[in-house]
Amino acid sequence: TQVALIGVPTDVGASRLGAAMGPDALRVAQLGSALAHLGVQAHDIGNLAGPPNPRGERDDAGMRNLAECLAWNQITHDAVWQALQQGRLPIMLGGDHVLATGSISAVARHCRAKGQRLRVLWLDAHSDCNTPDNSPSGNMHGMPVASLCGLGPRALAEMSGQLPALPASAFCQIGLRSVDAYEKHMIRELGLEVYDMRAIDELGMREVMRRALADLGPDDHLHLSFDVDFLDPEIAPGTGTPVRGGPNYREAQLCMEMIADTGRLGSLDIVELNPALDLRNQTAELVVDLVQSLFGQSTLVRP
Ligand code: DIR
Ligand code: MN
Ligand code: MN
Ligand code: MN
Repeated sequence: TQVALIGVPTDVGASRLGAAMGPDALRVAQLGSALAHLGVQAHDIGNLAGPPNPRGERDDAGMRNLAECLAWNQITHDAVWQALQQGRLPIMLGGDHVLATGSISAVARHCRAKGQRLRVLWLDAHSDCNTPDNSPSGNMHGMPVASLCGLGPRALAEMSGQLPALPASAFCQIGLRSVDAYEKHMIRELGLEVYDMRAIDELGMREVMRRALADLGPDDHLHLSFDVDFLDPEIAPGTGTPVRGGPNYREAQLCMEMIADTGRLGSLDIVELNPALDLRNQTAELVVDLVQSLFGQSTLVRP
């Protein structure tokens, strides 16, 4: 496998500054050589360039920094599309979660061209399916799932060249424990497949992942959108909106190992890593550990 590391230093979708430093924290934690160690050749294309964070107020439609979010998503879309055209597996080094609209729109476009079915695993403490009029914050990083399902501003929703970019049934969300009142309604309305923390408690991570990956076909494209706040803040403090009660180290490893076992990973977002809130880069180092598992690192030789 050849991967493209794409730095997306944005925090225009978030309320706290600092996620824009995420790409470099992952480089300092040696993501590239961790992959090389597994025989995965990583081409680091460097950081994409986009507008700075104006720290804007909510506009009339309820959004903060829409123009900047649009610009970052278009730039991300184009870079991901190019990496996929070159036959490389794109890894977004985020950046806040707003970038997922651009990256997944490009992946959806690629899958359409290839006739591949797309499955999106969304690991997050949050559901990110707010719409501008119902978001409690106006922060765009809380809205990418809604955009990808065809809701909210057209310019974001249509980025893949099709509306919606993908069917809501393509998503599977895991690890949720902070869902806004309107999002609860949206999850039902859209029919999103969700395994919240209670499901993980009751079923265990193994059964949750078995179900999440059960209908994955041998030709499907699996996209992983990994919000670092999925992880318990005790092990991953370096993120802007931590919520206690997340998966522990072993649960997170098992999650990644079971994704690796499918052999279907085709693209990856690593988002919401905020080095300004981290302790000696431990969250970035943890993420690099987990990405190694995602690319097949295992304790024993497996059949
Ligand atoms: C909250 C927080 N639901 C919002 N969302 C976050 O502002 O829409 N997503 N932090 O990652
Ligand atoms: Mn989150
Ligand atoms: Mn593909
Ligand atoms: Mn998120």
